[in-house]
Amino acid sequence: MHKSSDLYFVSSNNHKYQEAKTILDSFGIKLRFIKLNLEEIQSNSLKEIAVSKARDAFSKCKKPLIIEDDGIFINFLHGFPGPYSSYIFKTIGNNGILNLLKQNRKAKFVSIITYCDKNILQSFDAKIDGSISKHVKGKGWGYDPIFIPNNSKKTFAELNNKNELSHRYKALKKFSNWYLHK
Ligand code: ITT
Repeated sequence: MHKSSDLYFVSSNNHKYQEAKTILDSFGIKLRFIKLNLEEIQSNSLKEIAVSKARDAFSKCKKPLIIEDDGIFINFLHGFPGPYSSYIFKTIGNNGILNLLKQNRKAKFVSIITYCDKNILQSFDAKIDGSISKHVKGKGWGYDPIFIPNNSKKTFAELNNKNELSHRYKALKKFSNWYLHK
């Protein structure tokens, strides 16, 4: 049974919405989309960025909503690009990252989901550990063709069950448990 009140996902990124919609659907939550560029403050904390994005989204949309802020953190690069993942993907891209890496290829993907309505502001975080592939593998969006989750030989782009194990899935699962009982 779907929860009856509408919930919106506010983002400029269609891919994130499509995945979030599929995942939340499996938990019985219907998700609508408002495509918007949100203000992103400069901060080293994904959570701070997420909270400020959620406030900005609510001030513009005035509806119960979630936003998501993600980052890929690469050990060899001391956690870079982290909060700068969107900018780095648009500038040096996956090949640029592959060229920077030597032996240590460990990395993690982090997702923060922040819910905001008139009275509530609540964040849920999750991560998935993995590594960066030696080559671009598979056709996917963003860093999917270079991120290999632990216990897999395939990149996110090559897996057919990304939405059952990703950083996004884990953060949305925490969110759903809270949202369906609030
Ligand atoms: P918003 O409008 O929602 O902020 P965005 O694309 O700027 O969209 P983020 O700052 O949260 O989103 O994400 C940082 C970047 O990390 C994003 O642009 C992608 O390049 C990448 N990314 C995030 N989640 C990903 C995933 O599941 N697979 C591949 N790349 C991902």
